[in-house]
Amino acid sequence: MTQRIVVGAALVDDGRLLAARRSAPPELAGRWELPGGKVEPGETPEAALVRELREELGVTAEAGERVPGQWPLRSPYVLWVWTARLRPGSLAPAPLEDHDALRWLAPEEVWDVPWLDQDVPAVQQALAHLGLT
Ligand code: 9L3
Ligand code: MG
Repeated sequence: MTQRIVVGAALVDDGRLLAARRSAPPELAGRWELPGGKVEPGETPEAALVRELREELGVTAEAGERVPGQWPLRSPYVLWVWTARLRPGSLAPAPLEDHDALRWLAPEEVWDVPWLDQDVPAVQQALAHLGLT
């Protein structure tokens, strides 16, 4: 089957990385992720990232650079990660439907939360790409 892309945002503000705690589905609830979701047919990954951050967190964000690499999720999905920033004047991110907590993590706090297994290498690579390690 063709690979389907899930985009995750390494959203950074003031040297801190945003982590979002999933509230669904039950098998993922309570674990932390880079917020994002599935790229729709005909949509660019960057557009999907901006859309997902608006839908999931109520913010206006801009995609930065792709973090090199891809991380397998449940087939046929793979996780691709972009750096992202909030647009000036954007509201503060808030958990809406898919999450029940958010944290801005300083580099020394990044491993204090139980990330989804698949997000661990993606977060490592994103931090290295951002120069936050
Ligand atoms: N997923 C894993 N890590 C992430 C994201 C955004 C998503 N950082 C996984 C969880 C779901 C699938 O990808 O199984 C689709 O994500 P969503 O559309 O439920 O957010
Ligand atoms: Mg999502």
